Amino acid sequence: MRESKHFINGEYVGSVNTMPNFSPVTGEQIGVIHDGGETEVDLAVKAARSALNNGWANMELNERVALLHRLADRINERFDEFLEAECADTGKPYSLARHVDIPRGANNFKVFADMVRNVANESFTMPTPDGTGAINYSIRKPKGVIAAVIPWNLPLLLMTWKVAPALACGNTVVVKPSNETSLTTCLLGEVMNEVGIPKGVFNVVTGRGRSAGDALVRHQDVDAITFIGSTDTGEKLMTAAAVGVRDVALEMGGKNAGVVFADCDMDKAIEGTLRSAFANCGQVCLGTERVYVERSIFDEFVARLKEGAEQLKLGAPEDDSTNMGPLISASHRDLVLSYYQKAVEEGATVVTGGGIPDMPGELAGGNWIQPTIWTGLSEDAVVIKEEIFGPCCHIAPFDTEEEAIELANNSPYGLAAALWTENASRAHRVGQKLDAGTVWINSWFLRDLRVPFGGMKRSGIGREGGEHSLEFYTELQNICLKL
Ligand code: 6OD
Repeated sequence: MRESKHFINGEYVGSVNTMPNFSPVTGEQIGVIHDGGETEVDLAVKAARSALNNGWANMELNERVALLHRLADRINERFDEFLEAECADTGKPYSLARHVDIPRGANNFKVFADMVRNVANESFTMPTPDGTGAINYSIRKPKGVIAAVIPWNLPLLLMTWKVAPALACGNTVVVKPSNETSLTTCLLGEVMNEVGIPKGVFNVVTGRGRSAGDALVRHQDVDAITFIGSTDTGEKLMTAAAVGVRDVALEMGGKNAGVVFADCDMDKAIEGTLRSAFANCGQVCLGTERVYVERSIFDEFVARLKEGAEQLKLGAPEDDSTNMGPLISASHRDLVLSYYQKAVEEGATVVTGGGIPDMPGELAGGNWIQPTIWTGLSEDAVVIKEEIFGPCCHIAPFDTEEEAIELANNSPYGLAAALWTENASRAHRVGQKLDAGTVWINSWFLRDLRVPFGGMKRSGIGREGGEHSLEFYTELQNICLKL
């Protein structure tokens, strides 16, 4: 049995309350998670505050940068352990985690460590009435103790996407991983100790959102809260953050559109849409759940996407021929299945999928679900409006560029969009009109960590990535010196 314990002030500690951790692949219990609450959160926040005051915030920058590089190197040295733990928790294929989750999890530390070393401060000279003049310059100070509330879909990748810039800027952190996926976050504690990150800089409180998560975001010695998850939870968290006027960075839901023009490279559009709809079993906030296709290629596109979806191989994570794993939990599968049923009730044509696949042997107990494609729904259908977070998409035809833009923007969310066209003018013209924080043209989930990343509308608040992360993880102070 794997045990996920809190990591507080450099030590693993347990709670009285625990909860089971089930394998998404087989449904069997694989571990126990300690369910923290106010007591554990208070200890963790105190440890983080003390580490902040006792050196981390003021550590010589090159020393901090070197430690974060060493941390990334050590994650890579223990790559197979992180890989195994991440796939045990999530059920995702090793082939995916090996190329995306774990390398990116390590690389986040290098990128943000290098970024803080290279960033310049602004400076302005000004005249004064007596003619001597004055000089202003700004410095960046760490914001303090950061709470990071992390989801279960890309656990290590998303946790380090928040923790790396926070630490690089001199903050200390308390992380609340999802109770579905604590393993790699807890393992990172060991690595922190191994490379000599001072105790209390990185703390973890495991457990449920309503116990550990709630206590963490309400704790008044937390200076700022960074969050990735559903819009509903984000709204509640923002309310909690208002008490004490704490800053929030919120990365939330999406109902992202793919727009496919007749002048696209069809092979690339099919391959890209298969990934954007079905990668990670559709559990990516950036994934495509609404696909709009120019009418002249609609039938061909639907036929080819169906063929691709039906070729996806569902199977055990360690099998290198597996393309798709299960959903994270039985309750999430129930939710996704309720949308599958709703789609039929709303009049969808089920092009492929729509149910639970037959899985052999011990896999039969897992949270497996068929990749699913629908056509024929009206734009006000629930299945078109709400984020499902499963391996499914609806495909609808359009006739003009204007109509495609209107359809794509007709959503309360604005996280990402994928545009497929070989016409460069159209690509820029349409891309710039889409209400989405990120527009990928002829690609999907292609990430340069220096660029602004975040959502419009109900998809989020704030931008992170590169120097944009500094806006959240530091306070700017202006020093004005009269000469
Ligand atoms: O790539 C990233 O940095 C990022 N924040 C991805 C978010 C994915 C959400 O499921």
